[in-house]
Amino acid sequence: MSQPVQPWSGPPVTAGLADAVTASDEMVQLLTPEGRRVQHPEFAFTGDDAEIAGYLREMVLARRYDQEGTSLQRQGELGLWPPLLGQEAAQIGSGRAVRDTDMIFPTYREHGVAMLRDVPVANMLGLFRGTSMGDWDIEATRFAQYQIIIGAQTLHATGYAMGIQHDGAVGNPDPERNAAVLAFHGDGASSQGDVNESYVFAASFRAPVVFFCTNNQWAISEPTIRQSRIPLYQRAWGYGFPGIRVDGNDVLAVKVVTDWAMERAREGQGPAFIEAFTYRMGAHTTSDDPSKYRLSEETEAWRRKDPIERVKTYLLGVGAIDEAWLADLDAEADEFGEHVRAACKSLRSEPLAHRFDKVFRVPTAEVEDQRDAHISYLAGFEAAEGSSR
Ligand SMILES: Cc1ncc(C[n+]2csc(CCOP(=O)(O)OP(=O)(O)O)c2C)c(N)n1
Ligand SMILES: [Mg+2]
Repeated sequence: MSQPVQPWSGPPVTAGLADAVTASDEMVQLLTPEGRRVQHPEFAFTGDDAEIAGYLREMVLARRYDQEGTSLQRQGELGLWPPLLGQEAAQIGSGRAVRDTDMIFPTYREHGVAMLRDVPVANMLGLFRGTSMGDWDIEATRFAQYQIIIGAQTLHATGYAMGIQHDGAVGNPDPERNAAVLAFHGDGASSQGDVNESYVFAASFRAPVVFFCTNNQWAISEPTIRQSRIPLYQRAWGYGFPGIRVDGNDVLAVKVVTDWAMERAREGQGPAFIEAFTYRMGAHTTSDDPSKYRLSEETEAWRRKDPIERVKTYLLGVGAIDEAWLADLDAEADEFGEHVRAACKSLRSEPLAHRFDKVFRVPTAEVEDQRDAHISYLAGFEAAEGSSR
């Protein structure tokens, strides 16, 4: 008879986050917080330093994008902004592991991935300025609209993955047709019903979908340790696919682990779950005040694991970049920041009537009736306003 499974003996749910934030040997790491390259028995980064410098550049630009978003909200130019601060490596590493043929389903925080996917800044900011619904070209960017309903995108992603599987994308030797799906979700989302249903469907159909769980330790004010007795990646095995924890602040490890998961999905080995162990350095959104529920010591401890600093330290140490290179990057980030601000301030609301045209690709008669009713209501309203002046 087999041995009964031992209950997990990790930190009790009441433990401080100190235990959870400690790097564990279960976690794939290739670049330490001190900027030292380390070996892993199963995963190796084979790119060169020029490639790593490219990731550094993209992480710096993503951080600038985010800082501008937060500032624009503070200046009243955006209604809301969900900061990505601290999650740059998780986003750039995973975003660089997808191919043009792959499809991405984001949450509401993957601005860095959106940037890599050429989602226009104006479309992204329009969503948070309330001038549009985002409306970027999903087919051209292969980056789905943001999803505010927690976890709902994992259902869309799994359904989409089953669709491309049906269309012959999986295991296809033609690189133009071979594809998989990358579905982002948070640690909090992993407790949602929708997300668990996605896991079940993905496993049962061996759908080509990779669940990329950004464990930033918090779901607004709820810490991860309060919602799972075991590390999140260990849950995956219960559904029937591999789960792996990666240092989410290590861009090299995230890239390599996501490459591995996406490739096995493209080949037909089914789903995988990646837990990117990282930290939300900022507020949940600009409407949130994290000082109400977490200690500054915790944030400080994570600041020492900054995803950008470790790459800088490494590249400076091996002489792949120098201060002049960094100054050029700063200048590029300044220019990008100006572009973000200008794009935001030029956005104007489009007529509400346009919204009706975006409900379905081909509007139903009912939606057309509603649009016409809205237009005639507006015309009547404007006429009444005019006559009362
Ligand atoms: C179905 C649903 N329930 C609740 C909310 C409110 N809500 C917005 S963000 C959030 C927490 C999400 O946490 P997590 O999945 O860890 O993602 P993070 O925000 O940390 O990136 C909640 C509960 C929502 N948007 N949708
Ligand atoms: Mg979270």
